[in-house]
Amino acid sequence: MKHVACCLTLALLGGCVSLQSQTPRVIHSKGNPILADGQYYSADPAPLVVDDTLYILAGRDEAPADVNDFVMREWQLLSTKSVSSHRWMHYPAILRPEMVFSWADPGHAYAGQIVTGRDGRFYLYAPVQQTSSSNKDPFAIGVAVADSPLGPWKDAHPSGPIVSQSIPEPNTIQNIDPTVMVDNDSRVFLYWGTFGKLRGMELEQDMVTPKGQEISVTTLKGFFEAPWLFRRGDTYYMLYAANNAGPDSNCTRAIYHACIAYGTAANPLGPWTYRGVILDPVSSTTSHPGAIVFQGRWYLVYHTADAKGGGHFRRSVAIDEMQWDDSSIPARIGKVKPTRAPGPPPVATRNIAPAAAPHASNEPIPVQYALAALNDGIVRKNPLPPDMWASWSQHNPPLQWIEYDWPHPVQLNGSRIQFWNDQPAGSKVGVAPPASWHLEYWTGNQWQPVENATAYETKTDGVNEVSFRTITTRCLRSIFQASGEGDTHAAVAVQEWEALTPHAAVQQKQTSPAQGSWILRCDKR
Ligand code: FUB
Repeated sequence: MKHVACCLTLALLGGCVSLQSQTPRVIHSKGNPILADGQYYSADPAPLVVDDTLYILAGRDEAPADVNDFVMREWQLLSTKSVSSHRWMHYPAILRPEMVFSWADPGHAYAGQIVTGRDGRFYLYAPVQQTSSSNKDPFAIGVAVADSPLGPWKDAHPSGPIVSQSIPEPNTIQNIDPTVMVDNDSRVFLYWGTFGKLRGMELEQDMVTPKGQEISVTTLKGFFEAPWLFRRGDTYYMLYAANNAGPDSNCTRAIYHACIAYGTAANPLGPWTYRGVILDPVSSTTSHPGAIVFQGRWYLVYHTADAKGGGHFRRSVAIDEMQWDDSSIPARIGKVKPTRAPGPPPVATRNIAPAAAPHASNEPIPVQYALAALNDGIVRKNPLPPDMWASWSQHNPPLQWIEYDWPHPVQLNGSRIQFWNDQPAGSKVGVAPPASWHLEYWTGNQWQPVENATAYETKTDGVNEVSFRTITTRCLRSIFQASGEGDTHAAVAVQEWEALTPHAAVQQKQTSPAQGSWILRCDKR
């Protein structure tokens, strides 16, 4: 504590700032995510290799489970001398914005990157918020410098940020997500941006002074945020989070989610050519890449919501190998196969929904929602739109349905459904519990209500379970009468829908192709 106080004082005087917590924890990870127990969440990974060590800078997500917002007060570091050893050192709190940048507010320790400068020192490019800013958006990029990736850090540009809405060129974007590359000839390049805006510029060799004009990149398909610039051979690569969404998108079906895509260029300031997708959407809505070669292997680091208690704002860093296709010019990056630490053995369940292909009356569903959410087994206290199927549109019809199709006939005698709402029962607008609902199954030539059904409840704060006389079918429908009247109806939203067999067993999840599009619909022959 004394040490922290001393460093804080020094920071205020323009001095150095060292680690808040000098003692690293040793992590014996079982695989992805690296920090899996939910004690520390870690987001926005940025890798750096120094001699025989791989470092990963990460932000720390501290949002409570029911808060849908980034609560990020500090950066942390992971390091290893061998990725396959799964042994990591964890430095839980290396820096807070206000400890090094006297002009910055506490909080908002968003995606940063540490690079080795020409002088062999380490430069941290950090998006933070300016304390006194007349800019509409206070995000700005500061630069800190240290002799070791572990610090102590001091402001490399004490007069303030090097990028904001007012410097070096006025802009109206949110100035976050910096990525920096020191090229083989020692030239330095900085890119940054989010919400579809990507800008870049060269920096002087002092690592902080702009050199030449800023550029805006508009050729990288679906660019949303999180650029990562690097060079391999004579080619420059830009990885980024993309969110060009739609039922036929090669990136993402739901716009809140992102894939990791990439482009290439022959020069560090472009022009950039889009080359494809290297990572499908992960379990968190945001996705954030970093790529590096370490001990002869290329790695992609990214984050997911896969740790214990994880979520969209409680993310955790993962690492997987990246493969190159050198038969193409420029060399292409293969699709990364995300790996997970082995989970507990599957338990017996009556729910066979995961083996079905989901469908809905409003396909193609609006890009903010996800059909796959219906049977993904995930129910969140504070779901975002892609955590559910919903029927919301400008003119919601009075009747909606969702459907499961199995490849082979299955026996069913129950169902459980979890509705979501942002309007009370009876509402004519927004998303409300349905006025009523019921289940129908395909008999072989028609849809028919299930028989002897128990009450169809419509609560939104828990599970609505229905039992019925056992049926054998390949297709089951939930049919919703939306709340409202006349021509005006609210939408219906479902977070999870289970289809129950009479006896529990360990179930096989249907895997390919995506969402079981190969499974025949019962009434569409
Ligand atoms: O962590 C906050 C923001 O989420 C980052 O700046 C984005 O890249 C996204 O990962």
